[in-house]
Amino acid sequence: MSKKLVLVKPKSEFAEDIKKGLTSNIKEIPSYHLYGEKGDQLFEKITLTNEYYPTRSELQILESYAFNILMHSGSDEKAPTIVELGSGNGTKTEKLLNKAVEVYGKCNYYPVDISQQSLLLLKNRLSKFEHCLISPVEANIYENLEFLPRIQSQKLILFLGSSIGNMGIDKSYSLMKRIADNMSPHDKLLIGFDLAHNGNKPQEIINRAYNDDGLVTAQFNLNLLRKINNQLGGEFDVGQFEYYSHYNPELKRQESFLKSKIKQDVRISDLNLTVRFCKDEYILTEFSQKFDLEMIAKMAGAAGLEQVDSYTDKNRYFINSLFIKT
Ligand code: AVI
Repeated sequence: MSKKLVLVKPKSEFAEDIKKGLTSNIKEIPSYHLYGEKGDQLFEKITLTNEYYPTRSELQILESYAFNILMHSGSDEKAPTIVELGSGNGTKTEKLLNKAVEVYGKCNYYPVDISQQSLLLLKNRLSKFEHCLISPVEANIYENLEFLPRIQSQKLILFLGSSIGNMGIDKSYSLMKRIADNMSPHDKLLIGFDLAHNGNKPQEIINRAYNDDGLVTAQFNLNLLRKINNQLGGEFDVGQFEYYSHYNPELKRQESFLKSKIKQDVRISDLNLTVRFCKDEYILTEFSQKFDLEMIAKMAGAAGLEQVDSYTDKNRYFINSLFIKT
């Protein structure tokens, strides 16, 4: 079963962000531009690499605790309406949908994503769930959460995959606050956090997740230059850049860059811009913040959320926290 797409058109920001990011003193491009048709495919490939543990860990959590999470979020008779912010390919959510159909006989699922393409793919993939009413919402969740209160039933809102880690602490806190502001008292919010290094989780486990032997993550980042070439008339010679990523233990985050191998000028004709690169100059492409329990509690408290339960995988590399609004 499926309903027609609810369209909330996101603003086209690519050109603007590239111009701003490549003309500033420290070059950087917001990490959400890593995605798109090719970027989504490469990200999916990353999640299948041996090194990238977060997806597997969260999948294990949702497999093990789907029933507990649903029981916490719905009532004995009725499944919560599942709303997923940034739904991607929905593999993990399938665990919850399966369990909801098994326990309650049916469920409602609102996948929310900026990419119409991934919503369509997701809808096709999930068409096998006959007892699940799927209502895709095309929206930029960082700008628009107004659709949330319009879904009136008791909700289980998902923000999985540690996507909360890709926006910097201040923005993650403000996103949590905006979600909380748009929640009703009976709603629950489940957020996936990748845990920082600790006595049980060596830094190298994190660093390797972004430096896979098959160089899939490198391609994912380099694809950003190809995207500029294809969409903005860029003339990047991709072979003259390399991917570099390291774990910063003080700030508990993985920091990823593209580095210019040589001194070079790159023309981007649609922006009427020539970008000058020094040898070894970096473009920041992504921060992947990792969290400890204290950080999670602090952010949640300040955002007006209270943790009611949490779930970890066997290795304790990843945590899913369930919140209500206070
Ligand atoms: C989507 N996000 C949580 C991923 C991460 O781990 O920061 C994106 C990613 N980048 C490289 N590998 C995965």
